[in-house]
Amino acid sequence: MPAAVLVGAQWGDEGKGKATDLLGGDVDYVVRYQGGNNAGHTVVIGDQKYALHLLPTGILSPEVVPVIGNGVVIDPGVLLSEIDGLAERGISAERLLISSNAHLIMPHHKALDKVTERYLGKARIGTTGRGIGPAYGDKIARMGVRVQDLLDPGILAKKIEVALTEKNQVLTKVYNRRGIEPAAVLDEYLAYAERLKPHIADTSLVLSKALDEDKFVLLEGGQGTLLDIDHGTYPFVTSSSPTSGGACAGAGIPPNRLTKIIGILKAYTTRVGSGPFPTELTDEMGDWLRTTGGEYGVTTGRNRRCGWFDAVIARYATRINGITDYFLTKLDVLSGLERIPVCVAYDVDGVRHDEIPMTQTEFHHAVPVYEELPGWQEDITSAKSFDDLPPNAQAYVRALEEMSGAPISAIGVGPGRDQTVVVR
Ligand code: 2SA
Ligand code: GDP
Ligand code: MG
Repeated sequence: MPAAVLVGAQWGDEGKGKATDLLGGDVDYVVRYQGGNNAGHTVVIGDQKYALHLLPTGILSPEVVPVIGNGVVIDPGVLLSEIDGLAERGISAERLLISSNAHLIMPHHKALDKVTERYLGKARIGTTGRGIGPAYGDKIARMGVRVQDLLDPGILAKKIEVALTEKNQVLTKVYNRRGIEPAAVLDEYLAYAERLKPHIADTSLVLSKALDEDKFVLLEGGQGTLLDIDHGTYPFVTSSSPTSGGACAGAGIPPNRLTKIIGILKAYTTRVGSGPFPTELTDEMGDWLRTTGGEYGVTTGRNRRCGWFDAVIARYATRINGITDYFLTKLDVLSGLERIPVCVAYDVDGVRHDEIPMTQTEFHHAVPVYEELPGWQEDITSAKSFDDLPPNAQAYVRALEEMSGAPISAIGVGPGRDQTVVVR
């Protein structure tokens, strides 16, 4: 049976949470494979709204096993409060599995994330301040603390001691901050260990067996393609690989298991944090998109930067991820516009680029080349089929499909679970 990946095609917040939730009915396992509680997925079920940061969206479907894969960085305090928050609303996390190889976000990671951003000043990344970058940094430097270390208090104590010997030097000597007391961290993490123990598993093995037994595994990406550490707008990226290539490494399943790669594509573009964004609208039109689309960060509440659809980016996402199907979200937000500009190429210092320029400097200079498509005035939030959409909305979808280079199989016409038009 197949494993499918669901990736954000732009800078995140495309509506991945809703898309994963929609597929939930057919899926046996939903796996987070990268990122941490920097992600924010909103799922609306009936009159209930759920904001998930670390837990896989599958937690909301009782028949699904939610899995936090080895590629994720986990803040155990945040994970437990998310579990408790859901329990209060009657949703059990008993089935949750956590990879023993996933890395832990430690208090010094959060302290360093905040202080380095402050020191960068104008050059700051605009991180979520959750300790994501420093935690992945330590993972790559081979001095990370992993979930399995929670199972051995002696090893946990030693790892915390070693990490803080170095990090306290950095915090106190370089950044003039207070050091962190290893004994207090050990106590805190041993308490987390007690509660997390029943969930810790060899998730790669669990998923391989599940696939052998014909189960359907959905790999749920956080953030988006342009925030990928390798393929995004570096350095204005997150420190992991949200793209489909990262899904296998972060879940521990081989690439030849993947049969579907679903890209989530918003009908316009948003970005949170710093970095280039060619179609950004800094005028009232941008404010209109933000207000109409409710474009505020789920994790930090920050205003999202908003702009028109960028086909250059969509084509790039199709290529980098090998998208087999797109889910186009938030088409309803564009209702009421006379004309809708779509960026088809960039002008970089007088030269036309149909692909993302090779260097970041050129990308910073990219000026969108727009084509205007006719808008529609009708409210489409109750559309049930493609034929229910006004002709101009249909034409907009077809144009985006053509420009993106992959079929649009579903369209979001509202935040609700049932506000989806299946095209094919
Ligand atoms: P980090 O914290 O190290 O991952 O930040 C690095 C960059 O990655 C961006 N980033 C995001 N962009 C959009 N949405 C994200 N998640 C939240 C949400 C955002 C929020 O889903 O609403 O609530 O602010 C997310 N996570 C990371 C970040 O803005 C930096 O540019
Ligand atoms: P994610 O990070 O990709 O999961 O997306 P977020 O949850 O951060 O942001 C997407 C927002 O759009 C959420 O508030 C969703 O409820 C909402 N949403 C998803 N699909 C649609 C849609 O088709 N139309 C509208 N109006 N809202 C949607
Ligand atoms: Mg989000």
